Amino acid sequence: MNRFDFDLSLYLVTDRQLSAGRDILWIVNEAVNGGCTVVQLREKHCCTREFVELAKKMKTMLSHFNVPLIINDRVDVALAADADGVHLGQSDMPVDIARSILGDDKIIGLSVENLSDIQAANSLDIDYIALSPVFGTPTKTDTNTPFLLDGVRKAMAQTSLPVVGIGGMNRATAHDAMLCGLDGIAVVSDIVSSLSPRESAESLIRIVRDNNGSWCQNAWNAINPILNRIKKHPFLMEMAAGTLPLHKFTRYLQQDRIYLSNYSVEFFKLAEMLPEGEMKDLFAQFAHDGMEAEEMMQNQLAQKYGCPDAPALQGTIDYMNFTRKFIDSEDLSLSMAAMLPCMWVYNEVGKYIMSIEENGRENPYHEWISCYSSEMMDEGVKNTITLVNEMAAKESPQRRAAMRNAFVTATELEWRFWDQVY
Ligand code: TZP
Ligand code: MG
Repeated sequence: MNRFDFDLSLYLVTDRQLSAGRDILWIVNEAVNGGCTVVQLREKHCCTREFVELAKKMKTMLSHFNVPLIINDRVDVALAADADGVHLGQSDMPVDIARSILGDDKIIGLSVENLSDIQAANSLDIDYIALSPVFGTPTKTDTNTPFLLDGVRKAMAQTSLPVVGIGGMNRATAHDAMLCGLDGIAVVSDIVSSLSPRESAESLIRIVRDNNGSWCQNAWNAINPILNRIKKHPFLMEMAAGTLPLHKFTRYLQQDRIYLSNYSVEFFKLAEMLPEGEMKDLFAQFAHDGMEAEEMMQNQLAQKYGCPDAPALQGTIDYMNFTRKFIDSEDLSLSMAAMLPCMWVYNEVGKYIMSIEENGRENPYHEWISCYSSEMMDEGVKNTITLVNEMAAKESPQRRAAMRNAFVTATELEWRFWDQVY
C-alpha cells in the first residue's frame, strides 16, 4: 500500500451497533466486493484485545483486495495489527506524535470541523482530511455545525490534501456532494445497516465514479468564490463600463507586459515538455497564436494610451515566481495547473465583460475585452482543459489535490494582479 497513492472514492467506516447483529468481517467483505476502496475500523466500545484481533483479521482479508485498512483513533491498535494507517479527530492524539510513532509509511487521516481546522491541517504531515460532518446524522450526534454543500465547496478551495466528506453521505446525497469536488465519500449507515452492504456499495461507487467530475471541473468549482471576487472587482467592472481611469489601465498594462514576457517563455517551455502527439501540436499552436494576439493587443493599446516601462510590483513578482518554481522543476502536471488560470480566468473574464460591456466599440478598452473573449482563446483554453484532464487522470489522488492547490493559488494571484494596479 502506497501512502501517497490510494483511492478515497468510497470509504467505509464500520459501526458495530448499526450492523444489525451481523458479523463485521462479513459486512466489510461484502462492501469491498461491492466497490469500497478504503475501510476504517471504528470500534468505540470493545476491549483492546478484541479490537486488535478483529483488526488483524480484517487486515488479512483486505490485503487480498489491495484496500487499505485504517484504524479509528487507536495508534497502538494500528501498529499491533500492522494496519495501513489511523484516522484521528480533533481531540485525539496530536498528528505529529502519531506520525513519530507510526513512521513515514503509514496513512494518517484527520477529521476537520471548520475552515480553521483545514488551515491547520494543511501544514501537518497527513494524507487526507475528512470534512465532518457534511450533514447532520443520527449515527454521530456530538458533531459540530455541518459544512453543508456550500461549506464543502469552500473547503475544497482551502487545501491541497485529498478530501472526503462524512456525515449523511448516502445514495440520496452522494451525487450532489461529489459535484462539490470531493475526492470521495465516507459512509457508515448506508452500507453497514443495508440489507445488502454489497449492493449498497455498488450503487454508491457508481454514483461517485459518475460524478467525480473531471479534474478541471473540480478545480473550477474550487475557485468559484475567487472568480466571483474577480468578476466584481472595480477594475473589471469599470473596464466593462468604460469608466476605468486611464492611469489605472496603463498601470495594469505595464505590469501585464512584464508578466506576459515571462509567461510566454514559460508557455513555450510547457509545450516543449509535452510528449509528442496531437495535443503537443495543438498546445504549441495555441502558445504561439495566443501570445501573438495578446502582444498585438497590448502594443495597440500601448500606442494609443502610452505605456512607459515601469518596475514590477510585488503581486507581479510573486505571480511570476509562483509559476517559475513549477516550470523550473519540470513538473509538467503542476506547471500546467499553475499556468492554467492565467488563460482560463482571462478567457472567462473576457467573455463575462463582453456580455455586460457598455458602448461596445466605443469602450476605450474594447480591444482588450475582445482579445480574451475571442474564439481563438476559447478554442485554446478548451484544448488545454482536455489536455490537463488527461494528465490529471493519470495522477494519484494526492497529486491531483496538489494540482488543485496550485490552480487555486494561481487564481488568487490573478485577483491580486488586478487589485494591485487599481
Ligand atoms: N464522523 C462524522 S459523522 C460520522 C462520523 C463517524 C458518522 C457518519 O455516519 P453516516 O451514517 O454515514 O451518516
Ligand atoms: Mg476519533
